[in-house]
Amino acid sequence: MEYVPLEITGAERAFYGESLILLEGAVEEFLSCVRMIRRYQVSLGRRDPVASFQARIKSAESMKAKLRRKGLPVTAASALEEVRDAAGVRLICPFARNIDQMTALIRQIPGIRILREKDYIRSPKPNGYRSYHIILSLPLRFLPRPPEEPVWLEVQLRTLAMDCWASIEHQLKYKQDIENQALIVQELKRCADEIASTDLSLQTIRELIETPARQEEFHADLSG
Ligand code: 0O2
Repeated sequence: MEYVPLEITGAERAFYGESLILLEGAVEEFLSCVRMIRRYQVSLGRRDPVASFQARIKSAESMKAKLRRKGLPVTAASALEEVRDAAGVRLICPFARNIDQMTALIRQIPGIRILREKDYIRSPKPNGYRSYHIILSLPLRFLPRPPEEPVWLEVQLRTLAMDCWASIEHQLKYKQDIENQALIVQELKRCADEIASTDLSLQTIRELIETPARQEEFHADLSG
């Protein structure tokens, strides 16, 4: 798994101050667990449940805007304690079932504390957004942070197809001057639903390849 250094500029250093190292620590601890989870699965002869990942510290600009939107004090303390997605990791999985598999393995990480889980896959957002979100904290082994003051991290788990949709929708969101917004929103929702159905078909194909017995069931289903 490739190491991706976190992108941090002077603006993030100025805004997060001494908390920055805690956010970096939270990301690194989690990524190190994910690395071992993936290697262990592969060592058992299973497929790697993760295709790729991204990690980021939320930009100072984006965090300040979010704090203002929520009517919270625009401070690092408020970002860490109230917003809880200053540190973020996105895991992109080949198939939807890898998301359930990874979620179950993440819940078993020693010392993990899970604050909240949001299943936007089984309950997509009205615009079609699908992803599984977990807000969690891990013990920071080499940093001075008491356990009663957890450093929260937001983990997003998506399939490759869900990630493709979310990236394009995210770009379009910032284009406010588009004519015919309603049509665009409707078309994006249609694409999200088609992508979800394609995800399901791809997973079925994977299962047909892995388990020949499933092929008989599949033919039986098709012939009614
Ligand atoms: P960025 O730039 O990605 O960091 P909450 O008050 O916690 O309930 P919040 O924080 O909006 O509300 O939580 P939620 O719904 O779990 O969403 C958090 C993140 O999920 C967002 O972060 C996005 O990354 C992603 N997300 C949620 N909804 C959508 C969506 O409709 N489209 C896309 N493309 N991404 C979405 P930020 O802070 O908005 O932005």
